[in-house]
Amino acid sequence: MSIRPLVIIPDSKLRLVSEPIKEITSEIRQLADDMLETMYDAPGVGLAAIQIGVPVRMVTMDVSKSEDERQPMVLINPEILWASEEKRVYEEGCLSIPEYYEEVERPDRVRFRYMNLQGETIEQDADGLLATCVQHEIDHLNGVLFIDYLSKLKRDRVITKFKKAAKREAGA
Ligand code: K1U
Ligand code: ZN
Repeated sequence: MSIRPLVIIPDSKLRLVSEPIKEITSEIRQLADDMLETMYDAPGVGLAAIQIGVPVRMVTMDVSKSEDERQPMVLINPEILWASEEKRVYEEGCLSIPEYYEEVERPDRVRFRYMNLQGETIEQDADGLLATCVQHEIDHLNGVLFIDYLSKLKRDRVITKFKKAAKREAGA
């Protein structure tokens, strides 16, 4: 297992639409291990493969409250099957936009489907943080970031800040 570097905005990779996974190979299992290690190290409650630069439809998540009782999830080709009309506002963060948090409104509850590493198809209902997180992660697979739900003013401001930081780093 290894911790991989995170892709940070304005890297254009974050706007790619990731490819479906056709077969669960040893490379895919290795990727899942690395994503979990990278997510726990960050720390985060979710991670999409593109956030470590790999454009395939895989997500890791762990929304358990206690560090002693980890509940890692690996989602292959996840999709939302149903979303509630009721919305909920949650203050979201993103490992690809470090130290920036804003409130985002999304469906309160969802039903989603995915394949696990054993090749089983799972359908699951979610509310609370799990519902917010799975929507945030599936957005990553489609090149969508949580700042896309904010006003243009807020989005432009955060992108400009990270563009300037990237320029400074390149020049240093
Ligand atoms: O996909 C990502 O960028 C990870 C992101 C997921 C997420 C967070 C909050 C709402 C929706 C989706 C994060 O994990 S940001 C870090 C974070 O929220 C957190 C970190 C440590 C403990 C608890 C939460
Ligand atoms: Zn994110």
